[in-house]
Amino acid sequence: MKKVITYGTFDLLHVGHINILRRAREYGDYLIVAISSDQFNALKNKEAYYSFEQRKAILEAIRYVDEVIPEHKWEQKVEDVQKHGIDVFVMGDDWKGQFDFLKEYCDVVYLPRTVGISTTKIKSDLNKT
Ligand code: C2G
Repeated sequence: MKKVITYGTFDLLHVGHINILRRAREYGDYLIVAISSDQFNALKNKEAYYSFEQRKAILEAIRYVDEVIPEHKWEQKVEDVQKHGIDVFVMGDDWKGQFDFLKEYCDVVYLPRTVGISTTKIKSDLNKT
């Protein structure tokens, strides 16, 4: 079984998230998503609208996602890749090059982001209404 992993906050789920999850899953047979905890989001200077538990439940309902684990810190990726026997690490290309250190442990793939949509844009557009 070829295992894929990706990381993110995945707040206010939108088509950009679905696109990355669908494409990530196509690199293998099993997709693990590491969702940022509320505490880790604070480290990323992000405040998610949905709690970790809510974001976890939403991601677990997506057909492309096989397992959801928590992301507590930047430094857990090597351990995650080894512990879960990951073959492919996938992220949107806004992170291009940031995780190349993982190439020692698995394939590293950066995929084009979906243009025109983001959680930040959703929040700002809603503020205009
Ligand atoms: N994404 C995308 N297109 C968009 C928006 C997001 O492809 N229009 C991708 C991002 O590139 C990322 C994933 O969706 O791969 C999740 O995005 P975020 O929830 O914003 O995650 P981020 O804050 O980038 O967290 O350790 C890594 C971090 O946890 C990544």
